[in-house]
Amino acid sequence: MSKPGLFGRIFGRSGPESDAPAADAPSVAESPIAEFPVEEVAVEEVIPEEAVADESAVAEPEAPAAKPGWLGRLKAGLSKSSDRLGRGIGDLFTKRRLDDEALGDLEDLLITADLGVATAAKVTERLAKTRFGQDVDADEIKAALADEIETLLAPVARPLALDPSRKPQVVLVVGVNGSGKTTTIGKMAKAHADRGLKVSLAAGDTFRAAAVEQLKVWGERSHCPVFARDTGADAAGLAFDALAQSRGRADDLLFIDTAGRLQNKTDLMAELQKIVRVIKKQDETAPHDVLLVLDATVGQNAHSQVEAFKEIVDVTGLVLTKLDGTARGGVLVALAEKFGLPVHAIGVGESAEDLRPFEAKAFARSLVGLG
Ligand SMILES: Nc1nc2c(ncn2[C@@H]2O[C@H](COP(=O)(O)OP(=O)(O)OP(=O)(O)O)[C@@H](O)[C@H]2O)c(=O)[nH]1
Ligand SMILES: [Mg+2]
Repeated sequence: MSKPGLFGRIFGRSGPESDAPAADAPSVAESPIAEFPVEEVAVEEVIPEEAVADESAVAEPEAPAAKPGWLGRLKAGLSKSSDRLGRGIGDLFTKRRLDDEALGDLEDLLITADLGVATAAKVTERLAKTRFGQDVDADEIKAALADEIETLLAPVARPLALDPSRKPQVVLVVGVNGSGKTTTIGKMAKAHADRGLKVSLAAGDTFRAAAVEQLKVWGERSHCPVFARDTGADAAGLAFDALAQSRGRADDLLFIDTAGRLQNKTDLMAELQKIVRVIKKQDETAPHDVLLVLDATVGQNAHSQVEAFKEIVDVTGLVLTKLDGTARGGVLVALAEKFGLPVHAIGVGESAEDLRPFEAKAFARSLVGLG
């Protein structure tokens, strides 16, 4: 038996719908991805008030009476990661000279906390430059580490830049199944709509019926229209028509959701590339952003996902979700170091307030468990 290739491992990741065909399986005849040109069916514009089935699938958790602010949520969300790092540093440095052995131990700890070999080496090297031979305690190490991590992250901490001259700015959202694409779109749409921007959503994941319903729920929540078609419709055709309507509305933003899983890598590649191609027929500068949504709980596997998607589309920025569900939050630092792609936002929970623009300092301090 040959081992699955990179794409097989990445796109075959079992998610909520693990009954789907295995990656690299041959295309089935009834592939839902019809060929362009666009069907002659008008895009159904879903008015936010419209009743939507199965809200439970995307139910926003009840907010607690006294909600902590964003910093509190960030710290709570990163607590699994910071417990690991903070406790590890506490164990290593009660009062210890920062010698080669201590630096080696710290480097090992950073690697096990998913910061990656290169980042761990870089951070310890920099620490050695300023502190080598000194007696240090855990808090000093945490503070120094947070500073180094912040320095590494600062260049990539860039919120999604909005260009008001684009009507709309087209944001294509990609990622493996279950990574948090639809939720991220919903949260971002709500944040921008709440600020008074005109936002539309295109349900480009025509592969699963539930995906369309899920986006419609977010459309209601954020009072944004959702352009959708029936399951199995041509995603590129839908995207094309959605853009036409969004242009007609002079929207500020159009988010296009996509399927994370198709029959195989070739199908996924073909579908995403076709979406890009047809969008360009209307606006050759679009899509203006291609966001890759990554589930932080996959740890180092996130690297292969970035590589895989960069081969398919021109990824312009990252969103890391589910940082609350993992002790592997350090992977964000490793990704920043390796790819240098902007990290636009991070998710530390399921509700709309749990996705925020990524800030280097707050993240770095929370990651090492500093108040
Ligand atoms: N805890 C937590 N859960 C999240 C976060 N972001 C998304 N989720 C949850 O992750 C699950 C999958 O999210 P979706 O947005 O449906 O993922 P998707 O990429 O659209 O998935 P497909 O449509 O199957 O490709 C949902 O239950 C979300 O509520 C986060 O930051 N933290
Ligand atoms: Mg989805």
